[in-house]
Amino acid sequence: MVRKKALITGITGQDGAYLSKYLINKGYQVYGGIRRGSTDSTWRLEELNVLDKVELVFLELLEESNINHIVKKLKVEEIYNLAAMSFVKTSFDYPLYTSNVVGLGAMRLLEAIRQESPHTKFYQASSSEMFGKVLESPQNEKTSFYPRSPYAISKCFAHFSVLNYREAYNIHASSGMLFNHESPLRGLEFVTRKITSTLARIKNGEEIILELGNINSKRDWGYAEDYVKAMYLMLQQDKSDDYVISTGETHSIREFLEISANHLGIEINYAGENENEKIYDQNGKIIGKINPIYYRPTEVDMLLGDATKAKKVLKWTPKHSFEKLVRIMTTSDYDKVVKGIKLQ
Ligand code: NDP
Ligand code: GDR
Repeated sequence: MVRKKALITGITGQDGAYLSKYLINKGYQVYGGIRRGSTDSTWRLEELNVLDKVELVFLELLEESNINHIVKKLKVEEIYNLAAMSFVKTSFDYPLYTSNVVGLGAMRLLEAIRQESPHTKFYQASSSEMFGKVLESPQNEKTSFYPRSPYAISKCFAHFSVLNYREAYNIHASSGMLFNHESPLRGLEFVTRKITSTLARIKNGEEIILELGNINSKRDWGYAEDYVKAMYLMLQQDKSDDYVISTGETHSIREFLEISANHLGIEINYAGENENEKIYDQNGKIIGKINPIYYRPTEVDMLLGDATKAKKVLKWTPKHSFEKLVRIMTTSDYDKVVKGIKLQ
C-alpha cells in the first residue's frame, strides 16, 4: 500500500511532536519542517520516540523560494502549518517579524500550494487569541474577532487567507481555531509549564521564586495530544471548513497554580493584591510574587470555546479534564527534577 505523505511545519514545537506521533501511528510518511539553528531543537521528537521515524527538511517560513521548492518537490497529500512565533508577549516586541512569519508565512504556503500542488490539503493553526477581547461567550466559529496582540492580528490574517484560498481557488484548506492546549512538552515560557516546572523545583528544595504576571486571566485549557487528532480529522473531511477546538471550561491562572501546588503538597496563600501580591506556602515561606514585567500591553482576559461543530461533524471530543491536565504536567516536571533530567 502507498503511504500517505504529510508535511508538518513547526515539527519541533509541542503540537508538531504530538501530531508526528499521531500521523506515524496512522501509517503516514511524515516530513518535518525544521529551521536551521545553532542549538538542538528536536528534544520533543526524541521524548516521544519519533525522531528517527520522521524525515526532517529545512523549512523557513520567511523564505519564499525555500517553501516553493519543498511544496513542489514533496507534493504531499497534507500540509499542517504549525510553525509560528507563538509566544503572545514577545509579539509585542517583534510585531513586524511576527506578522511576517505568522501572517505572510501562511500565505506563502497557500501560494505555493496554489501554484505547485493544488491537490495538497492544508491545515492552518488558527487560534482562540483571534477572539481576544471577546464579543460573546462562549466563542464559536461565527464569533467576530477582536485581536489584542500582533500575534493575534497575524493569526487573523492567516485565517482569512485560508478562507480566501478555499473560496477563490477551491483549495482544501481548513483552519483549526484551537484554544490553549498544554502538555509536558509545552514550552517553559508559557504560564502553565512555567508554573509546573518552577513548583517542581521549589518542591525539590531549590531556593527560587515563581514570578507571574496577571494571574486573574482565564483560559479554556485542553491537552495537546487530544487536540492534534482534531487537526487530522479536519483534513479527512470531504469539504474544508473552520472548527473551534476547546473543552468548554474556563479556569483562571490562580486555579491552575493552586491545583498544581496542591498536587505537590504545597498550600498556596496570598497576601496583598495585584502588583503587591506575594504567594506563600503553608509554612509562611515566600514562594511566588507578581512581577508586572509579565503584564501585556493589552490582555485577553477570558476565553471559553464552544466546540459543538467539531463534536458533531468531526466526532471529536476532548479526553482529558482540566484537573487531569494539571496533574499530568505537574507530575511530569516533578519526576524529571527528582531524576535530575534537564527541564526544557
Ligand atoms: P511552539 O511554539 O511549541 O512551536 C512553534 C514551531 O514553529 C517550532 O517548531 C518553531 O521552530 C517553528 N517556527 C517558528 N518560527 C519559524 C519560522 N520562521 N520558520 C519555520 N518554523 C518556525 O507552538 P505550538 O506547538 O504550541 O503551537 C503550534 C501552532 O499552533 C502555532 O502556530 C501556534 O501559534 C498555534 N496555536 C497554539 C496553541 C496552543 O495552545 N499551543 C493554541 C492555538 C494555536 P523552532 O523549534 O526552531 O523554534
Ligand atoms: P497565551 O498563553 O497568551 O494564552 O497564548 P500564555 O501561557 O503565555 O498566557 C496565558 C495567560 O497567562 C497570563 N500570565 C502569564 N503568561 C506567561 N506566559 N507568563 C507569566 O508569567 C504569566 N503570568 C500570567 C498571561 O497574561 C495570559 O493571560 C497561548 C499560545 O500558545 C498561543 O500561541 C496560542 O495561540 C494561544 O495560547 C491560544
